[in-house]
Amino acid sequence: MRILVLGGDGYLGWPTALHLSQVGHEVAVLDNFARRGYDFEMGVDSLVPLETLQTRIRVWRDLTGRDIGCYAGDLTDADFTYHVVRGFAPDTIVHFAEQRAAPYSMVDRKHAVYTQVNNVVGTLNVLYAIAEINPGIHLVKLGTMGEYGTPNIDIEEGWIEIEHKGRKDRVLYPKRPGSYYHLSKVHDSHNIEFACRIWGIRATDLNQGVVYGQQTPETAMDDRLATRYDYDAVFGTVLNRFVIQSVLGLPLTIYGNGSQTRGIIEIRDTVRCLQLACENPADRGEFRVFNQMTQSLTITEMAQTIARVSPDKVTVTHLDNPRVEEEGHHYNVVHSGLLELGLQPHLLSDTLIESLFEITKRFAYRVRPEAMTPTVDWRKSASQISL
Ligand code: NAD
Ligand code: USQ
Repeated sequence: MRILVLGGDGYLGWPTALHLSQVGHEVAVLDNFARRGYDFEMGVDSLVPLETLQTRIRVWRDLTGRDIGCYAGDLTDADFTYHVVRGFAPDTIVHFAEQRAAPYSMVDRKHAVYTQVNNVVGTLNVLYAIAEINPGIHLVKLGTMGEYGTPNIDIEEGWIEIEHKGRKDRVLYPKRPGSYYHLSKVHDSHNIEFACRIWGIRATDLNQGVVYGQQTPETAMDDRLATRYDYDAVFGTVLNRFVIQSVLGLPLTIYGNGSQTRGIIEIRDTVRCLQLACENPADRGEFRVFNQMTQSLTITEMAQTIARVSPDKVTVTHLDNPRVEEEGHHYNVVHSGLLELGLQPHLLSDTLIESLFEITKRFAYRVRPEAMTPTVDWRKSASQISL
């Protein structure tokens, strides 16, 4: 297949592009490098040093003989988006290219507006490009488990059968997200479902849980192929942050009482899920949804796992939760679609965490510990990210 990976310079987009190339697909990546720009804005950097996208692509070609195409530009620029879709003529578009940090979207009005414009407009441009250039293209779009929030009923895969006053229907599962970022994903999902209905295009929405891990077999082939590993309180995700905090001898920062539950997935499973979704496309007109997570844990259980495997003594601190989110809630998620396609999950085991410890120790000297402290407060309409 010819697969265009939008956001191919990012934490997940880059390893996915490598994996799809490794298994024999013709791959091109597109990115506007906004993510590298957020680091400059906040004065932080990936814990693991990153090569430029062009160097990464050259190293991959030198090592494997496989070419990856490269487009530098912004999806909110419709002319650019159309130009790339016409030029590369993909069978499948994998769309990672959004502002993805909930805290970043909650800094202030400017960051909320930026997040929603970037994400919603970029996706709309992709939908129109597909409809006008080739409605047969399969869109594989990254959504998030956080679209659902934490309802007091089981979470289905995107759709739910309801019976109301004696009548039945199959409707999109109700959404109650917890940040302006997560809301942008809900808006995307609605826009994509509508595009499938009116134009008969095909789409898969992957509602992914929190990702952890830093290496895939392909990125591990050479240091220059490494993907990012964020530790700061804005872009660092919880398990990666806990590993880094434990290596630095800092207390693990549990927000609130730690009884909130999240769906999680390891980075090697992410790239495999993307391969499965691409190679088993949705039907024309179908808006297909998979819950892309492999297990659920409370934040306290995540901290306990780290404490159990860490060679050093681990302490925790309970911070006043800077977010508005439920604790001690019901959480039971259906996630059978990707398993039925053949996913064999890596669960959060001691071995996985131990491999993260090694990488973290190697680059611990690069950490700015003050960037670990959360500074974005959901209850305030204007917070600080100048760290
Ligand atoms: P990332 O920020 O590392 O990567 C996103 C990439 O998209 C960046 O390289 C960025 O420069 C690029 N980008 C953003 N806006 C763009 C635009 N308008 N035009 C072109 N490029 C643009 O994020 P990630 O962690 O790799 O996440 C990728 C996707 O997966 C996101 O959509 C995110 O919402 C979703 N997701 C991530 C996680 C996670 O834990 N990391 C979990 C669930 C879902
Ligand atoms: N948390 C802590 N301590 C920390 C960091 C986070 O207790 O130091 C808690 C948060 O309060 C939250 C949970 O951990 O309850 C997850 O937070 P996170 O920052 O790891 O993840 P989140 O903000 O939900 O966002 C991440 C990605 C986002 C993706 C989402 C998947 O950044 O792109 O959409 O995970 S999900 O959570 O399923 O929506």
